[in-house]
Amino acid sequence: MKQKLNEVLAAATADAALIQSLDQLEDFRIKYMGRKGELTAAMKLMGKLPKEERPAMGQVANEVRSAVEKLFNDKDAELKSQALQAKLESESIDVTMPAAELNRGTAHPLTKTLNEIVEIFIGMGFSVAEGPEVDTVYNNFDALNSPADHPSRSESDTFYITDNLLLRTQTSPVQVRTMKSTEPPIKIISPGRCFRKDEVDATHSPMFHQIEGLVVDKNISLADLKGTLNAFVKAVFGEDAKTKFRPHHFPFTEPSAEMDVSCFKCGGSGCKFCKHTGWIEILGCGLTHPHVLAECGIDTEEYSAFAFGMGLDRIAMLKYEIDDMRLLFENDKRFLQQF
Ligand code: 2NL
Repeated sequence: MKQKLNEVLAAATADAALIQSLDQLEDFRIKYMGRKGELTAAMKLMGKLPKEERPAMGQVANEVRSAVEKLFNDKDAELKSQALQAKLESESIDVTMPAAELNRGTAHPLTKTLNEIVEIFIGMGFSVAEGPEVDTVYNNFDALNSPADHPSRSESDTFYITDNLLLRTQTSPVQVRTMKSTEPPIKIISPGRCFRKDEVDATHSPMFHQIEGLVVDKNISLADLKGTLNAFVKAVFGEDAKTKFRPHHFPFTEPSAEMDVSCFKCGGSGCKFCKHTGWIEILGCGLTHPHVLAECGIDTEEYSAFAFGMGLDRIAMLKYEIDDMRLLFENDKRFLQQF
């Protein structure tokens, strides 16, 4: 039996030296150390020995088993260390390489324009008011003195959710909500997304952005409106910018006007930017109609108000000389990275 054990050890030693992979090591384990392996087979010879020889033979058997186990463990450690080494080498990082460039985003031109305009109005004591994009027909039209047959109410101009709910066509419903919930004086601007059933082209989009303003206080007159908007225009387009107010009509203001700014490109002498008129239209405004104030719970004997509304998209396009509105909404990185 001793000879058999030594043969097993010699064979195991020779086999172990040839092992090059964890699969081969597993084969080795099964061949020598497994339940049906060579060591087990040799141990079976123990039963044939005289009783008195068994303790000494047991000791030899244990030594051989330990030796085979050591062969296994050493090889196991060696293979694992080789694998780790190979992994470390293949995954090594050259810390002297230049870092990958950070793909940093930039603020969208609309966001930049909005932030600039908001800062200007905050500087004049306004607060920013926001409201839902889905609002009631009442807040969007009825409360704003819009005639029942006004074309803007039609199914072909406005996105209706139900008979009473719609996607707001302007941010005026935010002012309506504010007047109904707040005691004057009120001095707010309401920027936000608005929706109209317009076909997409270079100057139209069914989703666009508006900034409206509303000031409700005692003794508000057209002088306050003109003073505020002149200050705003100079802050955005420069000290030399001039304004011109042309009479207009809106259902929610009386009197109403559209305001033009002297062309910041040519200074008013005429160029292709202002279509050779020297002026660029930028907003609509007026004194808030008493019907609107009364509907929103404001005492028209005590208070008067002015309001204005402008398209943020259009102002951003003028400011950054963007000639197609679609560029603002396509999210093409090559476009956005220019701002
Ligand atoms: C435009 C310009 C405008 C207003 C919006 C307004 C809001 C309330 C009351 C009175 Cl709650 N007016 N907003 C006023 C004048 C012009 O927008 O071109 N709109 C079609």
